[in-house]
Amino acid sequence: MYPRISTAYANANIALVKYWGKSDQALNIPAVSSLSMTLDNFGTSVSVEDSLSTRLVINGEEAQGAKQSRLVDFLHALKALGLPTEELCITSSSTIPIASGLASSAAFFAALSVALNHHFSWGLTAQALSTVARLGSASAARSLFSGFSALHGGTNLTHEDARAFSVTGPKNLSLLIAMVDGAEKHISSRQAMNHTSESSPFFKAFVEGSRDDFEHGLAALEAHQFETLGAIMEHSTLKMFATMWAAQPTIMYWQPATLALVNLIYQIRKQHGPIAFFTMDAGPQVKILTQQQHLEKVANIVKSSGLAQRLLPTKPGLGAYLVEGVPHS
Ligand code: 2P0
Repeated sequence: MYPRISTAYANANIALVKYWGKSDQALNIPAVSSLSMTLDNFGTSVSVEDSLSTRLVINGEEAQGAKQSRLVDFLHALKALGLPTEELCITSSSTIPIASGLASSAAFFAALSVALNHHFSWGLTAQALSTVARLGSASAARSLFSGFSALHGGTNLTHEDARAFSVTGPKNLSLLIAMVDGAEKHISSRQAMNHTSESSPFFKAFVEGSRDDFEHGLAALEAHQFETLGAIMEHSTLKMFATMWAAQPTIMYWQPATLALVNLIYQIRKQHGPIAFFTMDAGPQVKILTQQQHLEKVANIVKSSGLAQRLLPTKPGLGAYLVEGVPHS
């Protein structure tokens, strides 16, 4: 019978309209609503197994320090919500470079939530489970859903209000990830967004403008308006970075190749029309939104520029799912 083990898999997601900053630290509620694409074949598998003490093993290595305490905080938050767990050995294995701005924590907490939901027979729906995943990492809430999803943020939201939901969108979108540097980031996105909201004079404007970005981005996605969606995504991205650059001290995730890739995308649009748009996250990597019919052309141009160490193409993928689990007796 023992030890029981439950395993789930979740893909990472990339925001098309960005989340940056929190309205509630304790419940990890975002200051703004966000919109994202769940990636295909770009994720993390998490197993939870009954154990004598709580342990976290990431890609074969026992996690300590900040990663371990973040997990303990997450388990405490679950307990406070009436979702108690027991001592567990949590093992994750991922093909995503960790902490390099490629949403590794989103995939981890989404997969963990699905595994726990099964392991402890919580019986939560995907939307309810998204609020659980959000406690670990807000962007994780969006990885519960296939294709495209949105996460409610803002002030005066309850834990239940700040949930993610599925959004319809075009199947022919592609995202080309241009890896500039796979090293771990110098400041976590959580620290960076808290520092930004505390010290950047532009943060208030980012929050105010994000409501329109979210509504218009959602409408463009649902109406399959690629060019409008791309323009909103770039605007949301650049405003997010503007808030970071104006923080004191500043936060700079970009590297020279990041800016060079942004300029290359402007060049592509000048020569070939609106076929490629960029976004970046808490790291130097550039994610290029395009359509399947233009992917090869865009990838060839980026490849021949020599600006990316690696190019990883992806498309809308599956939301988090249970891989296997031993049912409760
Ligand atoms: C996003 N990012 O919307 C934004 C854009 C990075 C830039 O969500 O503190 O790991 O765990 O809730 O979700 C990364 O931040 O932060 C992120 P926490 P998270 O995808």
